[in-house]
Amino acid sequence: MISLEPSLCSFSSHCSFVLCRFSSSALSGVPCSPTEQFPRNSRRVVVLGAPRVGKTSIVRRFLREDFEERYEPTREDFHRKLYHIRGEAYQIDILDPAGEREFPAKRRLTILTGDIFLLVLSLDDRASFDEARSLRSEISQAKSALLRCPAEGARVPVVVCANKADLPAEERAVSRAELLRAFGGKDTACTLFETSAKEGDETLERAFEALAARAGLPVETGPSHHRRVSLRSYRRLGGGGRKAEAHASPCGALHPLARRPSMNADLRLVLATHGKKRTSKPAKK
Ligand SMILES: Nc1nc2c(ncn2[C@@H]2O[C@H](COP(=O)(O)OP(=O)(O)OP(=O)(O)O)[C@@H](O)[C@H]2O)c(=O)[nH]1
Ligand SMILES: [Mg+2]
Repeated sequence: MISLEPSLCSFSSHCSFVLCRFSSSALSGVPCSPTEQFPRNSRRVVVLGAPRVGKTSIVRRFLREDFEERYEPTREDFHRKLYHIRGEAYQIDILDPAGEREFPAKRRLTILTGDIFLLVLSLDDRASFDEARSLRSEISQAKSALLRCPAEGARVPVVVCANKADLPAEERAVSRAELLRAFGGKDTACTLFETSAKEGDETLERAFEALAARAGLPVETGPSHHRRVSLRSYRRLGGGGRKAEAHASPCGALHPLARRPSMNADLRLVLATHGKKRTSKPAKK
């Protein structure tokens, strides 16, 4: 069983230098409109997996950017996408926190703040399959410790992308049967796809749809289901009225300057959730 409090506390004290470097604004480094600051329909997607498996390439596809052949290791990326869909505002934050392998406490905090997880492995990399399996159980254990329920009861939504499906069959190091055994079992909170970020194929599109479904968000948040607009246009639509009606088709804007909330904000969020669970009494019948 994970002992949550001590690790978070030691994390907090070790990272005080990091806290100073971040803005005190909990949500981003730039001013946001009130609906962006306290979005009702907001979810954080955390992308995890071994290095070089295609995490950033998949995120780029989600953001409708082109595939990049050249490999550049990620230090930490944070993206925020805002949507207007059928009169409602939605927000998806995507955290691509590569480079946390050496910092278990930071990784645990990252996991605890995630609402939904995109777990990526590469079909030509056996070690990435093992790492995905161990990350999956780390996610379940961390979340179940937070929610104080057995690991199998936490039912954390996870979408697994077994990536680089475009590579020749002889380079494949993980069989379909093994993938199904590891990620395709009875746990319906986990969905498995064999994807190619390189080809940006239909399977990847379905993986994004599953991500939306698992997160309880409309399918229009998927990259091919909405119009892309600038943040300025998006904010104008937020004012409502005739203009908003005129642009009633689903649209989404990428926040160009969004930054990961401070470690302090993340820590508070987790501790608040944890405290609430611990003190909440069973409802009276
Ligand atoms: N053939 C093929 N190559 C891919 C695919 N996805 C990513 N790549 C390549 O694999 C390399 C690593 O991709 P990234 O997206 O940077 O991998 P990552 O998991 O984000 O790597 P880190 O940031 O180091 O953790 C790059 O050279 C990509 O061009 C894919 O679906 N097929
Ligand atoms: Mg990356």
